[in-house]
Amino acid sequence: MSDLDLQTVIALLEDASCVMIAAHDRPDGDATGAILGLAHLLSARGKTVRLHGLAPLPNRYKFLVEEQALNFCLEDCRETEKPDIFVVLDCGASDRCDAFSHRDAEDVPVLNIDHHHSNTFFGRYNWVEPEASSTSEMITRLAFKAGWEISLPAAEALWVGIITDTGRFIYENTRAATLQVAARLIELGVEPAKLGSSLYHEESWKTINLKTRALQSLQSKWNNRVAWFSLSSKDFAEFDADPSDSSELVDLARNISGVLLGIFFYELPGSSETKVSIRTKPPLNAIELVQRFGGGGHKRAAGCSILQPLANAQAALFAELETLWGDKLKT
Ligand SMILES: [Mn+2]
Repeated sequence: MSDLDLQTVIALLEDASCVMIAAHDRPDGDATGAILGLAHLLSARGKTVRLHGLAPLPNRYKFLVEEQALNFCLEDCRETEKPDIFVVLDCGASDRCDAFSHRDAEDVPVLNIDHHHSNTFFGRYNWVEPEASSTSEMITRLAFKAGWEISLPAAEALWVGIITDTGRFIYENTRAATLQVAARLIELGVEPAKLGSSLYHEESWKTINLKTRALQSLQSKWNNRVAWFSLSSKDFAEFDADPSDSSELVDLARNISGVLLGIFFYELPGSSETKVSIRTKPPLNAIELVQRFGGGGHKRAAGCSILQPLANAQAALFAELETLWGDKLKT
């Protein structure tokens, strides 16, 4: 599905002296890992690297840059030098990347590197591999193919991207090739237990409070095949938290026995916009539902945004759900 081969991607990056890198808005583990991984790789090759849209880094991934002397800045630093290429990572459509919409120089070629089935090929160059587990897996393969040195910080960032997007190697996107790449990262010094502990055993009290509040709102219907919960902007304010403190909460709904569709609704603080995060089990394809609201993602994990307060957004989502999968889920 890609319109260029790996050698061309390598050449595009090698030929650039200043590279701007961004990913989808509200970066998850894969977006963060791919951005930081590529930034480390390219700055080690003497490139000026500018990140756009990663600051502030989500709390749960901050450990990746603590105690590190970075050769690139995490803050938005577009103004200083015009990039030769703009790499957009892990982003299925250009409207999911604020940095893309607000780039200053439209003539800078865009290199789109991604693994979403729904990718719209919005770049001048597009390297899209829907069969890859994660964008971080693609960046790791790119580095191996190019023969670039992979420092430990780069390897750790890429590892985090791979394990978060594969649900710690249990989702359907976990292939032999994924584990082969991961094995090579371990050979480079990655310690799975250390990173796993930082990722999964260091939940903040904000996250625990949000989780408790969300579970108090848990409901189900249609023989418990659909389960959902929600957080309002008031909930976030009460715990001085933001939506990045509630990432992956939706898994709790999906993980319930018999549930085929788990939904997490949350209001964006300070707006009347509701985000909807979806997890499915076979045979449901999450993309079919969120596409009706302009969203995207993967078969088992997808999301969309509804420009309505919580209650209205829920009503709108359930109306579409009834039309789309009512027959399948009620019987
Ligand atoms: Mn991804």
